[in-house]
Amino acid sequence: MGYRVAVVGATGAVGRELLRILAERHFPVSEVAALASARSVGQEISYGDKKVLKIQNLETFDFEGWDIALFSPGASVSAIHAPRAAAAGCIVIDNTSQFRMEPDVPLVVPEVNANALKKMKRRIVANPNCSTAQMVVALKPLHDLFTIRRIVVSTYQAVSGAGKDGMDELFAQSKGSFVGDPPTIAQFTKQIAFNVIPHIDRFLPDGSTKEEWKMAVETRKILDPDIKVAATCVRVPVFIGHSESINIECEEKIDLARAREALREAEGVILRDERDDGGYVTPIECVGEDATYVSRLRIDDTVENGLALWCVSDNLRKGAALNAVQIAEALVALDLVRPGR
Ligand code: 11C
Repeated sequence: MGYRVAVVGATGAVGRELLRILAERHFPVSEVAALASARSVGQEISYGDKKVLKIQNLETFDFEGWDIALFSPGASVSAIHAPRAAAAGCIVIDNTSQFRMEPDVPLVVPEVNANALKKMKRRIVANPNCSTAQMVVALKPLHDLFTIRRIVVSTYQAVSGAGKDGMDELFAQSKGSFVGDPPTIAQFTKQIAFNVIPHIDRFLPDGSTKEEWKMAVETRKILDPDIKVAATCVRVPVFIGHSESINIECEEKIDLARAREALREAEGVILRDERDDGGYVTPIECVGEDATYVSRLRIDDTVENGLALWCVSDNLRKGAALNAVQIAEALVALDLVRPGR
């Protein structure tokens, strides 16, 4: 017995990854629908290696009788169509920022807070921002041991966080620089090739950006409402894989050996920390992988009970599509979704 699963925003970078991961993890489907805007209708898209799906029109799609909808369009599209799908009886797992901070919508990273799914009230579950997801996976085992009170994080975020158009822009600017074409700037505020840009999402009145705000409020909702977070989010000329330099201040005294042991055993984490040339993970090595990699673990003795680390993950997978499919798997495991209800 399988589930009828709709993938919304199927032509985007995350939508394609959703289809790939559903097939790869053998999620028990009886039928899959790939949905997008009217202009993509009729296009063909792969579901695994053997099946090709025809894109259907989200605007006119009837969600009645569908069990799960994995949404990854823009937030404004989710705002309209996610409640419509939920009203038709379908459970929505939404990748956008639209519902994340609504109190009656669980915001879930299964390795950290799968039980929050039991509080689902509106048939909508939110998937966090990619930079939050990998950070809470890496920090959960450390929080369990030492009780984190403050996080200072700087991100190095890949252009795929801005979608396929962001990737195309990095490619075009890089290629253009070798053939003498002037850079076309559209997706980012400045040239991204051979540059870094300390700005992701829009500016807020206090001078921070919405991406930085998301890292703070989402971490508190998922991990612990008492944790303070100071984030600086930076776009870098990497296609896939977000990196983060993280410093934490904890309540308990840090025992580095216990920290290493906990990270080694933690679900979803791979510790690679050889303290030697190349003995750490860089974004290019995490592409297509499911884990959140932790490296450069060391005591930060500039504060009491401080620890510093480096963490890297595939932003399209753990940061988006994989986490969404893991939420669907957790819903099944907790018996919160049944085929055909
Ligand atoms: C980026 N983190 O790298 C963003 C993409 O709130 O889901 C995901 C935005 C979000 O640009």
